[in-house]
Amino acid sequence: MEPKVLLAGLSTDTLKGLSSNPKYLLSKYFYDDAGSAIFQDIMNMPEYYLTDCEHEILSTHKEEITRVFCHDYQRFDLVELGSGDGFKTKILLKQLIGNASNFQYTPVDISANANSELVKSLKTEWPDLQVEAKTGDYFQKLKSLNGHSALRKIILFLGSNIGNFSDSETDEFLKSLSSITYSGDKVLIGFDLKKSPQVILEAYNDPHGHTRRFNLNHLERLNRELDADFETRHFDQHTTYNPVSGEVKSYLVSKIEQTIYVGALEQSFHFNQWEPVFMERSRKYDLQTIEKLAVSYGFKVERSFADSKNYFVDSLWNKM
Ligand code: AVI
Repeated sequence: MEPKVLLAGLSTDTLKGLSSNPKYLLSKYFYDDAGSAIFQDIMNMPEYYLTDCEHEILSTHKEEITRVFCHDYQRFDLVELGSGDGFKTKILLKQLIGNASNFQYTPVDISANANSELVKSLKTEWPDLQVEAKTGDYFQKLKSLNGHSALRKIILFLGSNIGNFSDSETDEFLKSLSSITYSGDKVLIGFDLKKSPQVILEAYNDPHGHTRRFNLNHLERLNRELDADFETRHFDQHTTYNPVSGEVKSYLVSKIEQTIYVGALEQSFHFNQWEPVFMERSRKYDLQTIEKLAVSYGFKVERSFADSKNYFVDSLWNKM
């Protein structure tokens, strides 16, 4: 996607979100270059268990997972949505290459920078690997993958990115996934599981201040790209976890009554003192819900690969 298109999306979505009651901003805009770097700091925190758990799953089960991918020895198309730096995916790529599997890899990411870095490092490590990166939002790119190739598709959606979707986004995403896959295609989705609320809150409730920086960077991004005049010291970050819905919710709360001007929108937005802006949801699942989701969209859970603590699963779905 061209940067101009992304910028148009950012301004339309910001206008919509800040005009709503309650106010919200979309979490997909966390990931500009600065935000992606802060997310790396989050992933490196010992309390942010998600990355380590998924790394353990892929390292432990790489033989079995890749055997399922190439069960009929035919060439296949490995598509990854939200590939980022490819750190975890490289475990599977290494195994596939070691098995002399016949595949092409299509990483899709919203960050052009992350994509070009990933392609560079893959080309250095495996010069013969066929890679064609695509930059853009999963939803648009997913639709464009229909008819992308006649090969059998294996789609990776790791890291619990699905947890950041609202119910309607999950529905739209899984409908698209269902519409571009055919019988025998596979999907490997990372789901963070419900667990001790204490463990979850420690991962998101900011022992090192990175989650606060991550949220405030969204406002700084609006200052940089939409000529807004947010002063981040006037906002506090607040996180909640609801063990019934499984949702972690993150907010920025205005500490004072204030009016923010967004130059690119030629519009002001009023904030009452203690008014929240909803920034992000990170949903946690249970295995029954995952099973139901798969079936509702025409898939069957073939295997669930969990880590040793049962904190996280990579769920392998087969298209019926
Ligand atoms: C990218 N995503 C799966 C992260 C999560 O855990 O929901 C984003 C994140 N937000 C705060 N910490 C991490």
